[in-house]
Amino acid sequence: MEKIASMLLKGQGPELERIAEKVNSGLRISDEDALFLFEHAGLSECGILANHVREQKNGNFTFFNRNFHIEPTNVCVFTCNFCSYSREYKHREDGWELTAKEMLDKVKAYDGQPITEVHIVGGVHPKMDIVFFAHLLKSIKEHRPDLHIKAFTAVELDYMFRKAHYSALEGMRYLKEHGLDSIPGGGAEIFAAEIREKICADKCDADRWLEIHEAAHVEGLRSNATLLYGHIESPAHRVDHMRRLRELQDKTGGFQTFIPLKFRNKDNDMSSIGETTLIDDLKMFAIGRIYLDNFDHVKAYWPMIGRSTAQLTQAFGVDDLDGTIDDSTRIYTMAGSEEQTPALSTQELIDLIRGAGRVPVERDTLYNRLHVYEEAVTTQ
Ligand code: V47
Ligand code: SF4
Repeated sequence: MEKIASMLLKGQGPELERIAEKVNSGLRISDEDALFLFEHAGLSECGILANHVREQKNGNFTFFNRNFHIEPTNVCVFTCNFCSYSREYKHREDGWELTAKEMLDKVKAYDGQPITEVHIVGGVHPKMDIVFFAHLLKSIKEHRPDLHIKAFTAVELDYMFRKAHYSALEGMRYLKEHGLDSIPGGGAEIFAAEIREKICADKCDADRWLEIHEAAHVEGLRSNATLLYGHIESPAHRVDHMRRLRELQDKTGGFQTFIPLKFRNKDNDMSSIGETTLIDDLKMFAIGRIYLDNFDHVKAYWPMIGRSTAQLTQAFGVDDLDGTIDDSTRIYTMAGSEEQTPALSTQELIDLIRGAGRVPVERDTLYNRLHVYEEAVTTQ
């Protein structure tokens, strides 16, 4: 059993056998190995290796949580070319701006429901500053102290901190004191400067994104990491991005989950670029799982790739399907996701996981196991 991945890859060529041996022995693969997998390995070979790593780390479990999203605004000072969702401040009448009360009312709408997390992410509004968000965090905590608040991408935090003249550590400490519990993974896109300057030239660079996540980790907050793939980047850019994540994770251990995000091309300035195929998507998840040996989890964010693909990713390294997100998430629906009203009931998520022969586990944001739905039905 132990050597199954390398046995299955016998006769597939010396490079692949060498990589399979490493993966079987729990050794880290190199950047060159990852590049080889992107450029020369087939989907099934990547899947075998990724599944091996996934099962070593998480057995047959697939995690999900009960959460909802709040998007405070889609007004944004930045102009990322892939974004279908943002509106410039001068056109803010075409977008939305929620007041703190409206956001608290959204939280109150879940009173009595067994939700464990609120995920708050939006555009970067010039008038919503760190004090505004600190009050929001505090009022949510006062209303519902047990609700985990995962909020603000490093891009939003960078802007808030700079405006308040706070260092990353000072800003993080301030928001933590007001109730921030963890940081989502957005805003990372592709770290390489030559790609960043073409797709999101005006927002924070890779070093700053990493600095903010490091500050969160130093303050004891966990965070996630994303990678936006399938536009103008090359496999080498994807590997470079994952290398920087792996290096920071070696240093802090603060990342929980790696989330590859598939570029969707509807109604944005990059609409002429075609979208990736299912094979590309599955390979991205698989190679992410194999390469990021120091990340415990790989998540498929189903509102973006659709529930069928999300189900399939569980055979390609994924052990987390995020949550029962309500239909408030517009960043992907506006970019053309097939999930136009993204909401899944807990039972639907459980069925999706069991349909892939996995055992559903409800988790909280920090991956504490709240409920294991033991009796899995294998349909494969
Ligand atoms: O940073 C924007 C991406 C991200 C498009 O941490 C697009 O648990 C594809 O990071 N096509 C924000 N992607 C969302 C995000 C996230 C989502 C779910 C869970 C977590 C988590 C984090 O959405 C942005 C950007 O990379 N994005 N536009 C688009 N057209
Ligand atoms: Fe603003 Fe985020 Fe859209 Fe970029 S991706 S324009 S930072 S909302």
